[in-house]
Amino acid sequence: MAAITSVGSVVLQTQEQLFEHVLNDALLGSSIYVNIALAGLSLLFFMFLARNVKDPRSQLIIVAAMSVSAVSIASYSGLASGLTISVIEMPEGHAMAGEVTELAGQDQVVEGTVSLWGRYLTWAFSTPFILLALGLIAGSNISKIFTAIIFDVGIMLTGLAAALTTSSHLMRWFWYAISCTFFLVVVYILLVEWPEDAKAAGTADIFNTLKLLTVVLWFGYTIWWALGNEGLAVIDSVGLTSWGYSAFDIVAKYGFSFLVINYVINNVDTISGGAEYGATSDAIPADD
Ligand code: RET
Repeated sequence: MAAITSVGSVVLQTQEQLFEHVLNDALLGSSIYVNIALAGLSLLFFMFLARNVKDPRSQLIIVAAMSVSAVSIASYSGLASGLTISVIEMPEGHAMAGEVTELAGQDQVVEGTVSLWGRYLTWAFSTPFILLALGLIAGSNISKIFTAIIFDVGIMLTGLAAALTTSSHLMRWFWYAISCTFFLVVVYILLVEWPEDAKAAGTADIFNTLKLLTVVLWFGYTIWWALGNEGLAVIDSVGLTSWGYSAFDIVAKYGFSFLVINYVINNVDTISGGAEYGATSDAIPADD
């Protein structure tokens, strides 16, 4: 019994220490708190912007775009609370192997480096909404939307695996390679499949802008992981690595969603599937 109690208290204490660490490290803390505030403000702004939209298909795209900010609040709250952060010891061969971390505002040095793994976990919930909005704007069929989303979730979960693997340096990069392979499938749909669909749907202009923004930024995340403290550690500061993702997030989430919502509210006729959209049948029930 005593052993269980003591294990429990160690886990709790660590989470509290990480919460304090984020609170007392200005660079790391700001990279997290700023995004909670921005996500909240974006949501309120988007709600206001879209208040008069009645068309169900337009509403669906708007809700998808707003969901990105909603997930973001949860994601950054996980990081801020210390719930989805860990100090992990990198395997031999990794640039941060043997690293120690001084916990900010506490007289304590711990073995390992800080991993904000909650980001990768919650991207699995936020990025599908980005792809859903893009696919709907392009007028894609459900098979391509489904494929893009499944591979996207795969990118994030294998990215999470890459970040949390401590057994072997090579295995970290193996996960990274799997994640990149999944990413290529999504890039193919974005660059080859959906532009064709968007042309037919009459949404090529906005789709191409959103596509470019998405592909460039998503490559940015991928390269940043490789350069940051969890990859090659060219950027070895946890705070700076985190700010990189936070800056990408500001454009890829709130900027992207604004462009989507602003387009939809001004082009409901192009987007609309008509009043019957989503109805399973317009037939009159048989009289039997
Ligand atoms: C990781 C590392 C493993 C390899 C690849 C990655 C790609 C991540 C991407 C993230 C996009 C995030 C967005 C978040 C906004 O909510 C996981 C960094 C390919 C593309 C758009």
